Amino acid sequence: MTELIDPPTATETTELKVLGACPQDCPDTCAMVVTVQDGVAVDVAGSKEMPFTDGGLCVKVDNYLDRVYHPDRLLHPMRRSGPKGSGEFEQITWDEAIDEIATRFQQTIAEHGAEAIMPVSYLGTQGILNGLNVGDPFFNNLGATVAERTYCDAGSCTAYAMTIGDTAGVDPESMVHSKFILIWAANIQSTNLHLWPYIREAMKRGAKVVVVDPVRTRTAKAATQHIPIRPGTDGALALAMMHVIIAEGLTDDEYVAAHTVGYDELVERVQQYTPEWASAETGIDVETIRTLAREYATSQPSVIRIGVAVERHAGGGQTVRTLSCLPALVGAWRNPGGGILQLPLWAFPVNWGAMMHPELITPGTRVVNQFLLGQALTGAMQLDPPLKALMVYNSNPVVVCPDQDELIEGLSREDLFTVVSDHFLTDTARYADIVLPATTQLEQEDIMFSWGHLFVTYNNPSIEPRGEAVPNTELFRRLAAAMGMDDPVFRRTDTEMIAEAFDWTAPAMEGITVEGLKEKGWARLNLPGPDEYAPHRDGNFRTPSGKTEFLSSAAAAGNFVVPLFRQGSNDHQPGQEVDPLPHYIAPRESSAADAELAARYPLNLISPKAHAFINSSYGNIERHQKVQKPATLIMNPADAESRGIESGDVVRAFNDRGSVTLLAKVDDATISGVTVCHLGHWRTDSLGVSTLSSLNPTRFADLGNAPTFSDTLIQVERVSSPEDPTTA
Ligand SMILES: Nc1nc2c(c(=O)[nH]1)N[C@H]1C(S)=C(S)[C@@H](COP(=O)(O)OP(=O)(O)OC[C@H]3O[C@@H](n4cnc5c(=O)[nH]c(N)nc54)[C@H](O)[C@@H]3O)O[C@H]1N2
Ligand SMILES: Nc1nc2c(c(=O)[nH]1)N[C@H]1C(S)=C(S)[C@@H](COP(=O)(O)OP(=O)(O)OC[C@H]3O[C@@H](n4cnc5c(=O)[nH]c(N)nc54)[C@H](O)[C@@H]3O)O[C@H]1N2
Ligand SMILES: [Mo]
Repeated sequence: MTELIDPPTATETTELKVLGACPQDCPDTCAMVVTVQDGVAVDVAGSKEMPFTDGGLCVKVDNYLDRVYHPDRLLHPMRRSGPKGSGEFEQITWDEAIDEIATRFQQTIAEHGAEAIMPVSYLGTQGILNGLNVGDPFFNNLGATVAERTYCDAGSCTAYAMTIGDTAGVDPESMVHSKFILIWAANIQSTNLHLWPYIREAMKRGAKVVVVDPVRTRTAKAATQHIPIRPGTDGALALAMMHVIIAEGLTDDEYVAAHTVGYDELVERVQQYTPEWASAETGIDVETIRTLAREYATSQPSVIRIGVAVERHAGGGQTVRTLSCLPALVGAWRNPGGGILQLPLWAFPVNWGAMMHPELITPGTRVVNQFLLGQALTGAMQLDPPLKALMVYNSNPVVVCPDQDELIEGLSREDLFTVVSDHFLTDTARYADIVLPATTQLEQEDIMFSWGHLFVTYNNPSIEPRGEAVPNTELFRRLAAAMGMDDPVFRRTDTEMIAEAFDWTAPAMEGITVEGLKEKGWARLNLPGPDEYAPHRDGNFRTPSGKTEFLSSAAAAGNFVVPLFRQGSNDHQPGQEVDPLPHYIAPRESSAADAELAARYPLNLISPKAHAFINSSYGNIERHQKVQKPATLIMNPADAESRGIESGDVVRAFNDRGSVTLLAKVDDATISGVTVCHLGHWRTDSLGVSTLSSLNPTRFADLGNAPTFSDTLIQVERVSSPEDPTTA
């Protein structure tokens, strides 16, 4: 393996500091300062000026140069020269690559129709230009199958929108004023590191911090109290909190009367959700539930920070609905630092329409959810026409998509033409026919919103593209030109796209200009400061009624996916009626719902985020692998002992969908009945062939077509121990 490029020494060089922005799919969206010497980046650091970044980067991006200059970086287009999956490729020119893609797409359209082509993308970069939507205008115009992308927070967004509308909610910086911080299914110290100083400051000022999580995470350890809970039963706890708050008269009656809809119906509904009932569901004792409800209601301002795992089970949507109702019930919205923090991205007037161009979709074009890609490719899902061509960018579906085995089977199809653009030859790229090299954030220009704070950040490019890598924007310009799309939309320069990226005339953008951003790197949205910002002090929820809708009016029209995840506008899904009042839906893979399944597969598997990776990104980089350690299954001692498993043993985790070989770690950080395997390891770096996603189901949660990663049952058996190599 070649070494990283040696940085030149300071004496012989010119040094430049370039203001950038972290591209990763993370709430923190840090402002970065890149030091460049003679055209080579030698340091990436967090901006000291940008308040949220506050001079520090995380363990992932502090080492971004390992990524940029990694010897395995894809630097040239390549064509497959061996069997699919083998990783054998030969270098070709960009002209050859673009020509071959355009020809194959045209042939596919002629033989099967454009719907036989499907794009697959997600958030490898979160830049407004190069991120999620960069290929949308091209594929929409082509008439390709529309990809529904509900990996993350889609169910949460539907539920939140149904309840309080698309509001920013609590400003994370306001959390220094919170008196009670309820962190629900989020591992802040790994996944939202830069929020922690605000929480620490609140604690210093006397706030209580409670973490609801099946695992005693580093965040749970740092909190005042950890409440372990059975995965997927969060709705029961939240509904029981409502029950106690109402029964004990802890509601803010004035606020409820003025700013909510459906209180009487809610009161009747939550009668049944007693703490005793919730205790049996969640595994939390009755007194803990009562105390949580009382303290949450009476320590104002109180805030709930929901993590993405809240949505990841059969009843995830209703759980988020319930949690979004709670702040109004107790009047938490009255003060800065009170309410709920979901995705403050709603505050950013991003001009999504100009990025996606959904009007280019021919009405009636079929939609396929990306979770179902495996089924769509193998034919298990009947599609007419079948999928014949795929283009993947900003995503590594083999690692992040459920039911990995079926996806691999589909990607292995000889008659499928697959194109992948990435920085590395990922587990997905190994199945490509054509691989294209993409630039990293240092090599491209972009502008960023955030889903974890209220600052716009700007990424000035700091170095020339390595090899022949191109930004995603340029890739789609080249493809569109080759396919004869000459409308100006397909020829927009990056500068022109930046001019369209925001509604610059929106009040939130007042005083913010592209020039200013380029020079300073970041700007806070034009909103009241964190010491004053109480967006729903006087109601003004972004629902049809302008109130918190305990009784949801949007529910009447049925389940829907918000336009961010499915281009178009809140398409309601026919036949999927939604009960307009919050209610409990038990996990699908549980003894209550499926005793036969639970008898064969008695352990729950959850797959939270890895500390040192971002999803599967960095899973191939040595320094990050060292911090993260090999793919490990964490088991409670009770579950391990009964299976004769000790720490360091090689184990097989399996269910009807797949089988994964992992290292065992016996640790009472997780509750009995719950196993934990962090997301992000690559198949090429596994003890066996597959990764944990082969165990995950493709079924959706109740709202917004969210995944059900936390609603997964498995069995585990010991394969060998390190001292027992004969059976390895
Ligand atoms: N280091 C790092 N940071 C990241 C990422 C990464 O991969 N690595 N990914 C980024 C992305 S894309 C996202 S969406 C965010 C997500 O950030 P988080 O919302 O923090 O997401 P997770 O780590 O998936 O889950 C958080 C916690 O939920 C717990 N959990 C799992 N199932 C349940 C359940 O049913 N109920 C309850 N109460 N808890 C449960 C897990 O044990 C875990 O501690 O992080 C972002 N930041
Ligand atoms: N079991 C389980 N599954 C999960 C989750 C979980 O917690 N558990 N989390 C889910 C969540 S929350 C999310 S957000 C998704 C994440 O799913 P993805 O967004 O697919 O995340 P990554 O695996 O990091 O893949 C991103 C890929 O994009 C590439 N990339 C980065 N920048 C660029 C660029 O500028 N151009 C191009 N062309 N490529 C680029 C990276 O190298 C990487 O290979 O996974 C979901 N899947
Ligand atoms: Mo995510």
